[in-house]
Amino acid sequence: MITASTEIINLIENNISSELLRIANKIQAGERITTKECLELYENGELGYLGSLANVVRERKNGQYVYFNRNFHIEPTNICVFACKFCSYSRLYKNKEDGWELSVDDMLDRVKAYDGQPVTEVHIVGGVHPKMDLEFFADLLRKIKLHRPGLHIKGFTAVELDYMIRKAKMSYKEGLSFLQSAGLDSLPGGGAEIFDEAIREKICADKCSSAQWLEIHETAHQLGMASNATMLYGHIESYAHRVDHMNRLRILQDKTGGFNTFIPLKFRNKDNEMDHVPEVTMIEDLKNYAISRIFMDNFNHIKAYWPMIGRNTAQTSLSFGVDDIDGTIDDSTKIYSMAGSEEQTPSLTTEQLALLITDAGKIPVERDTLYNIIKEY
Ligand code: V47
Ligand code: SF4
Repeated sequence: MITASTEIINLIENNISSELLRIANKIQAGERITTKECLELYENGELGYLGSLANVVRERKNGQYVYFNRNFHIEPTNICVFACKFCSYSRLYKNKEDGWELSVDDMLDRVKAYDGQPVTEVHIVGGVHPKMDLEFFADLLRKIKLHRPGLHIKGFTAVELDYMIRKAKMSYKEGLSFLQSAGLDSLPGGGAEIFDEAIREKICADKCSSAQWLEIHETAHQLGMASNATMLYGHIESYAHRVDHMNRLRILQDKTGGFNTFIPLKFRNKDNEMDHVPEVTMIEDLKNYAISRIFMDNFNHIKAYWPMIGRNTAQTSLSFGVDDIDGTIDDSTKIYSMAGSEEQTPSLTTEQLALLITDAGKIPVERDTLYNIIKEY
């Protein structure tokens, strides 16, 4: 009998180089691909070939499931001491009048606005404000947990954590334990950008280093907190830099197993110091999702973050290895609309998310932050 996967191999056999065929056979057999092979996929793999192989891997891991959650964001401030060149959001040096700073009570009011609604996660992320310190955020975490103990708090990028923990003169372990006991449940994946030190120097020289980013996530995992990982792609990095970035994450994941999801973030070029760098095409986005699904074999989930990439590309990505599209959002984040995303007021109901997924021939599953299933649609 001819299985679907033999058909795939037969189809691609006729059209591709012996090297790409060899890599396809490896992926088909469930073997890990090397960094060199990953680079070959970026340089010579065409979209159909990559999509078929990414699908093999996604089906092995997640069947036809596509996950989403009911979440909202709190962005405490867009004032930031750092000056990342790709950032359209930070307001310390320019357009100060558009800056905002929320108090703990303001943020608690945002949480209270969801009383009686079945949200499961609040994602707290923002600029690095010199006055918002570890104590300020611990107070916020405690008050949220007191008000709504069951709400999962996914908070603070490694960049924010590095700054507030160093300022408190604590080790990463001490600072993270302190926040964990105040109510922090897990870490989002932001601030990773591109780990290559030379590129990092060019696009975000002054914030935490790649080694520090990785150390903070490793420490969180050791303390029993899960986290996500991102990669900002499609700017001045090369394919080799993307492979290096994913490889550093794959190595850490082998060690700790603490990452939930890998989230490629497409560089958007509106209103930032890199606005002369053109954005990559949708074909490049889909290739990148597919290759990350194939290479990151120890990550259970690959997320297309729809407020950044737009709902149409997010839907298409479900045929290119993606099995998660984040959540309802409820128009509570500004980072991506300010950077030029087509989603200017990002908000989708669970019904809209489910429809988007069923239209792509997949099964919608509402999850909590840790991928426990809440409802299969
Ligand atoms: O680290 C900033 C990115 C990130 C731009 O963990 C930009 O579930 C593109 O990490 N173009 C923060 N990207 C957001 C983040 C995130 C988002 C959604 C879900 C999760 C999760 C994490 O936003 C930053 C940076 O890489 N970013 N500016 C821009 N112009
Ligand atoms: Fe600050 Fe984050 Fe913007 Fe960098 S990306 S300037 S750390 S808000």
